[in-house]
Amino acid sequence: MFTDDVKLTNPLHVAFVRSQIASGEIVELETEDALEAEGVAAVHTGADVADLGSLSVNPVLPIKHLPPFSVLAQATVRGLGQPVAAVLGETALQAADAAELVYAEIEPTESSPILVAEKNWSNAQYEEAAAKADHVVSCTIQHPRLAPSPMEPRSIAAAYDAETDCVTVWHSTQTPHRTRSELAAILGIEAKRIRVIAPHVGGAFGMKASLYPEDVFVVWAALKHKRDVKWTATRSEEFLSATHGRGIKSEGELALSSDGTFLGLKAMVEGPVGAWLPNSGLITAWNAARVLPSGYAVPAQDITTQAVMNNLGPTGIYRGAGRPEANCLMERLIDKAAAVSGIDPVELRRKNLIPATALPHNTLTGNTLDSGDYAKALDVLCEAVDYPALLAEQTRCRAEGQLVGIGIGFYLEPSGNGWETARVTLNEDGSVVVASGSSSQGHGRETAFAQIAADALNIDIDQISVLLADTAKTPEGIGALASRSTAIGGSAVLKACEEITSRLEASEALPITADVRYENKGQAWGYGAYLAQVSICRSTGELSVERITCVDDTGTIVNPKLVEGQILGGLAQGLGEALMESIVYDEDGQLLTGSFMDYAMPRAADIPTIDIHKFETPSPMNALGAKGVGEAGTIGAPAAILNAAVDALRPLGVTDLTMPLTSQSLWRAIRSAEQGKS
Ligand code: SMO
Repeated sequence: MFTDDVKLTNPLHVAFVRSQIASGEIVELETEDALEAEGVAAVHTGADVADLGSLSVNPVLPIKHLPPFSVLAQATVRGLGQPVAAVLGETALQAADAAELVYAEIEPTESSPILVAEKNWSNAQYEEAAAKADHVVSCTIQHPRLAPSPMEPRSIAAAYDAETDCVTVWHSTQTPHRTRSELAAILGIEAKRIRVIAPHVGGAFGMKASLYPEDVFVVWAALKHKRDVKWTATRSEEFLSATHGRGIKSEGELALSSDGTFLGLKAMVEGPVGAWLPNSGLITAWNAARVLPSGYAVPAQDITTQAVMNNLGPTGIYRGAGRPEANCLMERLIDKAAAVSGIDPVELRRKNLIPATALPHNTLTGNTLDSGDYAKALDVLCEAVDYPALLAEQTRCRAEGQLVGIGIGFYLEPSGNGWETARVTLNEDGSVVVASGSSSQGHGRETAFAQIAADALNIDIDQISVLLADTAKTPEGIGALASRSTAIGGSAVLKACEEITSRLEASEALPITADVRYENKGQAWGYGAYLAQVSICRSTGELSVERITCVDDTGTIVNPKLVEGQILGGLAQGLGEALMESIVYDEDGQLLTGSFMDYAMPRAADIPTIDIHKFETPSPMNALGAKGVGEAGTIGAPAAILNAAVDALRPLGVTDLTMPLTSQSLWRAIRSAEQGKS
């Protein structure tokens, strides 16, 4: 049951009137015709919601200028698609029809980018390192903007209870407890008047980790009109106004000596943010910088990141959330370094990866890389693909004039930090209920938690039921994001079960409930190495990914099938970024990719042969020893595919390519390389 399936009592449906101008002043907003239309109960504008509060933003970067959070635009419009009015209708169609009758005159204004947040990490030795280096390579990567595209678009349904003056809110979210606390803060009401339930969530990918202005409006309207209210975004509204991922531009310079030793890294990251910031709106720009220099030892570093506000669609975390960007920059720089130094790309990586004996390792950017054997990931990978044979085959194909490439992407995946809760109850009949503040976005959380409890209590899994994502039935929690659910939520479940066991041993009478709030010791850093084999058609530019081989150290594995599912799903989304996905605006800021007719998503036939290899180094940072894996594929795959594509065109003299690697862009790269030669 998705949120849109929830049956409300005689609900009002919301249709938003959205700005068709990216930056402007509202000079006239005419709502009378809409108000008189059939089935319309109310039309609201910015003035009605002017007194509401703001969404909180996680200040992982020092904030210089926080864009205002408006449920409906006030006098100023700051982003294309920003809601300027909302129509409440007896049916969704009546609301949509009436929304067309709202006349909004918005005077376009000039706007320039605004620096929202900035941070630099530097040990002030980079210039010196570069001066004495034998090679300095540089690279600029502009990541495409991506539409996260969950199966169910954003959807929210609020049931108003007249007796208690409370609301029950079904919300397609990965953070139901956060929905409740943020709603309470923004609406200025007590949290106990709000119950939030996340039914089946058809994918979230970070896009549903925050409340949206539209969500707040729906709940505000339910309380205001004392009626049930519902809204489900159309797919076009998602392209326009749900948060986009990536869009990061990263520039880097890597200095190395002739024997391949890395000496210094300089990086400049710029992350776009929209007219308002979701809770995790600064995470992407932060991660894209602080995950540098990945798992490599680099003595001198100078790393800067900036979040810059523009008037395009809002951006937020999207599966990987800065991790793909950091790793992609590093892996491209290393391949360029391999090309200029003549050192094999695997060898160059192995030489510079932080050795297992040096872990845990504190980075300049404030991370503690906890555990594992990074070079082992490369060893397992080379063994799995028979790397020497692969190189020999490539040489043979190249001699025949084929454009074939091999690309490697080593990656790090930090999983979340902090606390999560579990409440485990052992009933008299021996059945067990596991409730947690962690939740599911459709990724099998219930199964993993039941397995953890079955193992810890040594009982049959059929005796266990798992309760998630209902603020009335589960302890306060964070939710499912940042690859944290198994590592932290799972550890909370384990700890609660251990408490049950010890209280049983102390012969406590049944039933027993253990409430645990578990806090990890720090982030668990998953890692791995991916290898992509591609071929490119010289006459059409069409790229075929022949095979991707994955090696992941995910820490303790609870369920191998779920882990493989995460790797496959992430890989499909990573391949989407590498090959086809891109949100496109024209020069006036109008969205050209407003539907799946214009925005390409990978389908089953686009997915190559995938070999998955994994090993387990338990993380010392949490009770389970688990690491994140939910984002692995989105991090490893783009770097490996991009490196493979450049490698395929290397004989033509191509040294850089931009994602997505569409046949058109590759055809142009091949043509200009060939023309340059002739
Ligand atoms: S991008 Mo994730 O749901 O933190």
